[in-house]
Amino acid sequence: MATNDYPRMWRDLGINLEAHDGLLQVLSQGYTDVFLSQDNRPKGMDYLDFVISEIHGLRIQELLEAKSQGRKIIGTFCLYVPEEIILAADAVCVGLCAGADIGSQQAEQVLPRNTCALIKSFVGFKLANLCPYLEACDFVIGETTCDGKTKAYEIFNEYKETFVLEVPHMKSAEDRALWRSEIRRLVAKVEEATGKEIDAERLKKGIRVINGKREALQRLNSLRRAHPAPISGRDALLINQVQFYDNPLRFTEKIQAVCDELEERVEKRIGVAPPDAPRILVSGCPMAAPNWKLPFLVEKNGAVIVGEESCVGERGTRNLVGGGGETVAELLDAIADRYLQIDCAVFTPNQERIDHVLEMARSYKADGVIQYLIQFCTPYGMEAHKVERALKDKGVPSLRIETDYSTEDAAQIETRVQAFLEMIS
Ligand code: BJ8
Repeated sequence: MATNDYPRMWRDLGINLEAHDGLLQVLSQGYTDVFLSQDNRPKGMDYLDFVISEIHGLRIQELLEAKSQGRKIIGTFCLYVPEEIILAADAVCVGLCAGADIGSQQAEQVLPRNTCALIKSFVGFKLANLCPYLEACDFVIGETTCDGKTKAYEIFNEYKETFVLEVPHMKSAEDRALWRSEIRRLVAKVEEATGKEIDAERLKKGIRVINGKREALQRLNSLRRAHPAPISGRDALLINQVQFYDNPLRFTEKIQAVCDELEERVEKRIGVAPPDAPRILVSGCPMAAPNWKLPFLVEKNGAVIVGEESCVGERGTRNLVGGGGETVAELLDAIADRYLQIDCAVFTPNQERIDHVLEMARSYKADGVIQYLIQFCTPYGMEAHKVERALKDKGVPSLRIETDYSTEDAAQIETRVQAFLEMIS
């Protein structure tokens, strides 16, 4: 394929070109408004700007090249799917985004209307033939997290092969045993699909690469604890979003370079916002690309988001695979244990998450917490009360924002955010 012959590449993937053009236009306008309008961005964000400008171009081309060399492309929708295992089989892992409502009309033909926007988004992307990442995938891995996703994968499987991992909802010894056996079932599936045997050396390499990526993101997060904050919440969120589909080694190198720059800013006390800008922690549902509505509204009104207690944020990056295992069994158990530490609201009880929100509010010196809830998300919606109460007990003001991916409620959200910022300033 000739370089940059993207329309042909998309057509060959079965993309609906007309609708896709519309999507790219909305994306490009949104990116200009939300990101390029910012002052004082770190120079290293040029790389992220480039990645977004090529979001459905160069990276898709890379995936198709990998495919032509016999490598499999495997899509995921959740933090519980270990990238290390996919890498160990020399396959490419793509975290599929689900942050736009462009295909939700089609999704509502097969899903109840009161389904969360994230689920509608990934089903809609498929039904509307809009996502070249999804079309490039050989198969996707789903998980039994919330009920909505669990049941949606049954429908999704009719359109794209979906292998579903059973995620337990408690963390007892029996649950751990179940989860460890599920990880082995995943290994068997990935080995069968790729024709590659996952041995200890390959697993160690996969672990090294993904630990390296998470260490870079941990470094970014620790720099955001500085006062004044050296990078905007929007740019940090973008970095966290891009990590799901970029080449992990290249991404790690680029983010370490952004961190070098931020370190210099911190030393010189250069902030991205004035030192008295309210510092906000966002907590709750994941913000998949291109879902940038809330961070934009918060920062446009003079605050700076310093951290995300989210799967597209610290929930996904704070734990590394450890254990120093040598055999395949030891390494797989270490991977399983690392993933079972994730404190998604689908678990019960889930005190770890409440503790983590409090710890982040303290260590990031947040003046307030905004709970971000996707409408119809029962797990995070249910947990919101406990989070709010725990924050109140510690004297940390909080605000709940429940929304979807449309822009219809933007003005209303902005008014509530403004009132909250005024109260905490
Ligand atoms: S580990 S948060 S990525 S499940 S917003 S679909 S929970 S109804 S996305 Fe998630 Fe994995 Fe948990 Fe993270 Fe359901 Fe809620 Fe929708 Fe959600």
